[in-house]
Amino acid sequence: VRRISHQIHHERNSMIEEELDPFSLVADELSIVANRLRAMVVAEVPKLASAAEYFFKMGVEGKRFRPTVLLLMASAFNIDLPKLAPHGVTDSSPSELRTRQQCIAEITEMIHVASLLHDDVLDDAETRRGIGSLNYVMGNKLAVLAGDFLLSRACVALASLKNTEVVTLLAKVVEHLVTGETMQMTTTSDERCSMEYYMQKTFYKTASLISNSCKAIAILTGQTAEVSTLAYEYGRNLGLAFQLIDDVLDFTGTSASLGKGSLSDIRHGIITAPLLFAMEEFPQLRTVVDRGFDNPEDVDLALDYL
Ligand code: GRG
Repeated sequence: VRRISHQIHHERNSMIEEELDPFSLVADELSIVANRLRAMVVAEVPKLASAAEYFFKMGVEGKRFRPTVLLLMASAFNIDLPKLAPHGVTDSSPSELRTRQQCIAEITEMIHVASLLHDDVLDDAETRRGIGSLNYVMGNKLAVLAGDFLLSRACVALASLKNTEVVTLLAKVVEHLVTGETMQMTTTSDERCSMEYYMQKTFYKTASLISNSCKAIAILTGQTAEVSTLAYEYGRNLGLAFQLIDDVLDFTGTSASLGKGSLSDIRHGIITAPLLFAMEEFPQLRTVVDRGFDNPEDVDLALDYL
């Protein structure tokens, strides 16, 4: 786990040194998206407005991993725009198309933040993105309502794209998020210790949003069904990799770097990839895992196996 974590930091730093930092490649567009998001999440009632805007304020927008991937993918597709004319997709101008693609980035971020707000209520989390979680600061009820509000705004933005295939894809993601969360909450002992179950849950909780929004970008750009499927596969693999790294960092990162407490999964009895791999090598770890980690000594014991 430590070796992989070291490698993650090393590769990120060398990408930045080589000016391959993906975030800076789309920095201008990210700020357009951030500004549009701020305007999109304004609610009528002041209490709801401050709750819904909470994670869209400057400095607490998170890593913006999803909008970055989507904007980069859009840039890659747009290089071929003239070639797309024969498919009859360029009835919108390049700048209109770009706005529609940015809209996918905005919808994705609203769905993502809605899921974070609800997740923190379910987990009784106290921190998120380095500040107090919304449920901690404004209470569970407003946090749930703010999440619902963001989902509604995401639906309206989605409808404005007037593309039923894209609406269906992203609406289905909400079902996947709920399914993944429920799978995590209601596991039997065998399911919790199964890599297959973990990967399926991880697809629903993390990869589905990334893969389906990547596919939406491809569809809006008028790519063929084959290319749209490749965009989906790319997003799926990226999403799974993202979660695997997130799971490793939960064991090795500090609270300051994670923006939330470290070891939060294991302390909630959630078994992730590092422990699943360790269990393959040390089957005796299963007895500790089955006790559920209510006892902090069991957390220390499991860490020794990593
Ligand atoms: C209301 C849409 C909705 C869903 C309800 C609670 C729930 C069902 C789903 C939870 C899904 C969840 C929180 C999955 C984890 C996804 C994940 C990897 C989050 C962290 O993403 P980062 O690191 O976060 O990109 P930042 O803060 O940087 O944006």
